[in-house]
Amino acid sequence: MQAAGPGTYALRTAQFSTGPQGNHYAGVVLATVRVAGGAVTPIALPEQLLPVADLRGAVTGRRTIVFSETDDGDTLFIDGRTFDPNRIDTRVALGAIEEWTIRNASGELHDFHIHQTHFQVTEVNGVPQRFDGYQDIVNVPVHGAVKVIIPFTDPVIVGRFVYHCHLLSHEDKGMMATIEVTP
Ligand SMILES: [Cu+2]
Repeated sequence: MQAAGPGTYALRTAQFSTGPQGNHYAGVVLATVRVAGGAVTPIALPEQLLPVADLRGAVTGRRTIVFSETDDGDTLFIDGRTFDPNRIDTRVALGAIEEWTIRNASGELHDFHIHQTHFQVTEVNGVPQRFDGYQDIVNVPVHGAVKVIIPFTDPVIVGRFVYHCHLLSHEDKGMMATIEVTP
């Protein structure tokens, strides 16, 4: 990135549509940044990132998760159910490395986020994805699907936690589920 000289800059969001059943956002100015003073020396970036394992050859099980919603968009589901913190929706044994297919059966964008562990995204709408590391959130396209490989291998994750769409109004309207990792 080229260094910005002194002056006033607008930080803008892009305009964005989350799909025919979703929301349409105009671009807005989020902030105005005033740059003043002399140049500083940039921090050196590392030459190489830490190595991470490609999990594609290590899958021990598979499952499919479906995101859906009512026509009015007021109730949202994972596998046909709204969130209930007292229910365990998915059980996994520690050590499993699972490939999850997350399907979006609705006409608006959702994303998949899981607590406690990261995952490797391997496919988006059937298109293989380049492996360049792990992430903890991924967009699930309208009427589309993504495949991720989730390592449930770190003993510190034993216990109950959640996975959900990370659009806050969606998780509030039910699009969240529980998972228990057992020793
Ligand atoms: Cu959502």
